[in-house]
Amino acid sequence: FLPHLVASMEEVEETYIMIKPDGVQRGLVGEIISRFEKKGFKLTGLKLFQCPKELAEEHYKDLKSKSFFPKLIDYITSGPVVCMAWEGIGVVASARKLIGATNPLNAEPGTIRGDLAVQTGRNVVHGSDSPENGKREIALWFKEGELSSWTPVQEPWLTE
Ligand code: IDP
Ligand code: MG
Repeated sequence: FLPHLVASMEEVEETYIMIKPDGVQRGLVGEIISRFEKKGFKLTGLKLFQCPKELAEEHYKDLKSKSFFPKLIDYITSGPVVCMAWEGIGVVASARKLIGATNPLNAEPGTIRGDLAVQTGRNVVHGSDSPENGKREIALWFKEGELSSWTPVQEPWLTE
């Protein structure tokens, strides 16, 4: 029994989730949002947004050296995206599980990419890969005043 591991799994975290332009164009916005809502996470930020090139480059700066980087920036800026901040216990890793593997053909059925996409270059959704990046990305995509702190009525029925 490793109480410190259990404790870290119970940590309230924030993650940045983004429906990419293909998800918006394909009419998957409601479907994708509802998966995070039904799981029990709390939406704290939401907007439709046309991403400028500079922001896309900053968001994906760790991938700058990759051959697909220019195409990735074209893709992310090709139409509006839906920017979201979600909060909850273990939300970062859990959201990555709900999203599924980067290549949708490797993503398990039941995941967003596993159910709704076929190619890495059109994988419909982004999710932060660590709590630190969750905070960094929310600060990058949202301005002060665009986030709401609130208490869902379901909270006592969702967590003890
Ligand atoms: P992730 O979105 O699952 O965290 P990352 O490796 O961080 O995957 O890559 C970020 C995004 O870059 C991917 O979601 C995908 O849109 C794009 N990408 C990654 N690898 C490739 C590739 O080999 N070809 C085209 N696009 C890619
Ligand atoms: Mg990533």
